[in-house]
Amino acid sequence: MSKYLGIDASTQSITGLLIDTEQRTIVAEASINFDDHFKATYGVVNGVLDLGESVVHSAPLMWAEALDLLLQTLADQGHDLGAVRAVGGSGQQHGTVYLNASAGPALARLSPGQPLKDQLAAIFSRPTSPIWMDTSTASQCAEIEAGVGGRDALLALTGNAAFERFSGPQIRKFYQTEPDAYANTTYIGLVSSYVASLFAGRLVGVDPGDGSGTNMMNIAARQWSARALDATAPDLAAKLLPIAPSGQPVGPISPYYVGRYGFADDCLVLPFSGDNPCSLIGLGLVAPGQVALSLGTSDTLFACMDQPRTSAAGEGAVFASPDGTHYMALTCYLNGSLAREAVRDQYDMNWNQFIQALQATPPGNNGALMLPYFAPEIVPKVPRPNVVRSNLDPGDASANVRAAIEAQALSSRIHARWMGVEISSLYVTGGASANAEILRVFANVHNCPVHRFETTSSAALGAALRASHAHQSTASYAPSWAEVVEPFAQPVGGSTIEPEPRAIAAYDELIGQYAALEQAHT
Ligand code: ADP
Ligand code: XUL
Repeated sequence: MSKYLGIDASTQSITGLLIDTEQRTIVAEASINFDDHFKATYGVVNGVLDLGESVVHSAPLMWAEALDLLLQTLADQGHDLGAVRAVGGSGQQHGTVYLNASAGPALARLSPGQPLKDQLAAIFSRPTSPIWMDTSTASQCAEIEAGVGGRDALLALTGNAAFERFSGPQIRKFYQTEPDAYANTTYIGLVSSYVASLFAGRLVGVDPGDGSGTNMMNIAARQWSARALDATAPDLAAKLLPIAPSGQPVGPISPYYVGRYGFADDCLVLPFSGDNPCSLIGLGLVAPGQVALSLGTSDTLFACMDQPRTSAAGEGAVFASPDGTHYMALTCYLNGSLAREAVRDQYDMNWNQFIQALQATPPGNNGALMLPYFAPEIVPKVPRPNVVRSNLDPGDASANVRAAIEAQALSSRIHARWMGVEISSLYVTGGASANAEILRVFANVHNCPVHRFETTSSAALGAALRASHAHQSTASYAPSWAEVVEPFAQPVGGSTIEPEPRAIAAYDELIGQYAALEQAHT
């Protein structure tokens, strides 16, 4: 028995991925899409609640309901969840969950006879959770930076300048706008620690990988910083769940899962981490140098580093790696899949027609360019939606498709420079990495081969591999990270997309024009 379960509680869906380390294979993968199941009950669109004025939340009770549905699906598919030795997990980063004093007792007495949603509906001091797409906290970001002695001081302390999407600014805004509800909040955690708590049947802390995305963690010490907490909100140290080392199991799984889904009662639960830190592990980036690209709801470009190199221009984020020793550099673009979908829908296409549009247009798009800010953008910072076309006819569907994808790829090349890594190959993951024509554009713009993997869910795979590493480390022989990831983090043979010389030249010419257009509009 050597099975490990990875859970990814993401923006649009929750995924479960089961690996067998003896067979060296992924044995199951199932996903529950929030819109498909919960649009009517929770009102989500693309998994989120757009509350206007750049406020974007989601519903933590929905995540619990979706978790039940996911585990039921895996059980119904005939998978023996009793063989799972440990559960690891990943959550969309930065989102915050607010719980009242009843949360601990309610988690501890979960009964297998009733679904989670019926037993946990009363544990929230705030029914919805602000998530990473919320860009309404600009003033709180400025106040937090000022509170710790300026932007450079916050950067040195936490590895990151204050970003609108980060957790600390979200918490400060809650304290300022809903002081009574803040006072009635007993615990504050992240999406990752909340879903881990559901599994453990008790409150689980925040791992340093996800803690780095809060503007509140001392990145060198991998502990909350009293100075940053003071700058965020009063009494926060008492409310914020503690930092929990990524590799240390927090205990056995709650009896709820034993009784309801047949898990073994000694199945271990690990602290969950962020989706990007988990993807780092799932793609095998456990040594410095390699660079990966995740084409999910957001697009992220990331690399493994020895030291927490920071982005002076405030373009990138730095997180602790859940491997316990390294760091990850990350650039996050909000206009990822949602921008691709916006173009697709605007021209009434499906993904096949989208592919045909890319095939029908030349690299460089005859000089036609788009800035695809269908929503506010993180990198470069664009506060309001603004789609800009240059030499591009809005009526030409195919050229618009190509312009959007080329913009994403060119932007990923321009804004990766701060990482200081030579991009000699790209490892790709995320839902859109299934689309080879999109990847071809990235290969040509970066002038490097793009490698694809068996699963597009590298965050869930990374979560399962973390569970495997932690569980095996409790036995007599502690394997290295390289040994743990090696059987799984292998590109699929024959799937590599190589750059094409003619296209490379076209993009070397176009990139200056794109950068100029970007500068003129940001
Ligand atoms: P997240 O984990 O952030 O919720 P995923 O990594 O699961 O997101 O990616 C989901 C997205 O993948 C969808 O929103 C969809 O736009 C995109 N996607 C799925 N299939 C394709 C395809 N064939 N071409 C382009 N994009 C795709
Ligand atoms: C990373 C970020 C997003 C979320 C959702 O900083 O904001 O990638 O983690 O995937």
